[in-house]
Amino acid sequence: MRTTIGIIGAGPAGLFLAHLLHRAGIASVILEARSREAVEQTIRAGMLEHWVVERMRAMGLGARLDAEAHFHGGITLQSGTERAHLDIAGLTGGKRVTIYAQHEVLKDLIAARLADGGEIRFDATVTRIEGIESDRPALHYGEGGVARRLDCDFVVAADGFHGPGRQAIPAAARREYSRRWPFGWLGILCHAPLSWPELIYASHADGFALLTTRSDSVQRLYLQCGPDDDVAAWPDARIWDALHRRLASPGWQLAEGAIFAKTVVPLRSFVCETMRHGRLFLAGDAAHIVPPTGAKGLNLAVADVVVLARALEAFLHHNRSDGIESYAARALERVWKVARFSWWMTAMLHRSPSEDAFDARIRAAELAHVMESRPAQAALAENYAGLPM
Ligand code: RFL
Ligand code: PHB
Repeated sequence: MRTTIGIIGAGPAGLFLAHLLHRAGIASVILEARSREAVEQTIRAGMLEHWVVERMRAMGLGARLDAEAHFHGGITLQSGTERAHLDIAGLTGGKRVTIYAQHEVLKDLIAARLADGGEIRFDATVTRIEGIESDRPALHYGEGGVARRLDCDFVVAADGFHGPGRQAIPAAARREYSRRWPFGWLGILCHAPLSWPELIYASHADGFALLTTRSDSVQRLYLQCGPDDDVAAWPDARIWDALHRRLASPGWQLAEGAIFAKTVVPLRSFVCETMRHGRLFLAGDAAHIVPPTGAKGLNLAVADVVVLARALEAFLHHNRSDGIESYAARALERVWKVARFSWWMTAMLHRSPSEDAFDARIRAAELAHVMESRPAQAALAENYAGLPM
């Protein structure tokens, strides 16, 4: 098989890229290791930045989102039992917080891509990336037990943190920066009504908690746990007890409901410099991971491929290589700003096991400042709603 752009991974990065390329008249094929069902059912992100939503609409992908997403004017910050509303829309000239689950975005992107005649090969695992320093790279993949090969002009590894893309760049040509946070998030989905009209980010002496939503009858909640905790250590009663304590506020009651999904994710910050080697480009989680506190991972993945699609279009249609040569530098500028914001939100809202009394007071003072000061809120809002694209 042969195509112009060989894409590894049908996550947000790979699928958005295929759509952007298609609109520019550039052919691509996506190779995805998992089945379509698995991709469409994996529970991950929920918050979309304003410009991502606008772009989905402009690409004709906004119909179901507009019908089903929750749009919030702001978020709530909580310190102990005290709450403050942060007016994101008012502080950013009208940018709203959109809650629409990642797997719903993926369902929309996959359906539209297939309707356009696009090629996504599910259950196709890339095992080897060849010739990235030549102008004839190839992807070797296995499909139904058969070894196959996709020849292409460029390879985009949108294959997530554990995919083979990043490792295909020689170690001497990349530099990696990483931090493993000393805690994780336990995430649940439950059948319960909305408890509060917007997201609550809560800092409590026991640890962080986040209340978010999926629909009027399904709620998503997260709580800080150990980085290696087993979900078995978190029976439902322990989860509700922790959530009630951490989200407690006078005159307010968290609505409980049957829990039907439970996962633990360790928190990590990671950036790979570079994001290009020869004819291989990295995009999304393949190149960087941010802790979910800032709700940025998916949004950053989309930002990468917007820059990349433009660069590939300039090269393939106008014979200009400056875009592909500066892709890594341009993408990394935003990556580091988003890594910084996610680090800051995470450090402010979580209790580290090594935190002493002084650290705890400083952290509480920082959160109090944000909850009281409009300029401090404006800085948070600018980043949370999404830096300009
Ligand atoms: P993905 O989504 O991991 O997709 C990579 C795809 O590549 C496939 N793959 C391969 N295919 C073929 N051959 C191989 N050898 C392959 N190896 C891997 C995989 O099967 C997979 O389908 O990466 P991408 O596209 O870069 O997208 C990144 C986002 O998924 C991620 O950053 C977000 O989910 C992060 N995130 C959040 N981001 C936000 O913007 N807003 C949020 O509110 C938000 N909340 C979250 C989150 C992530 C979370 N978890 C579970 C880590 C909340 C949580 C709890
Ligand atoms: C979610 O809805 O899953 C979500 C929202 C905000 C975050 C992280 C996750 O910061």
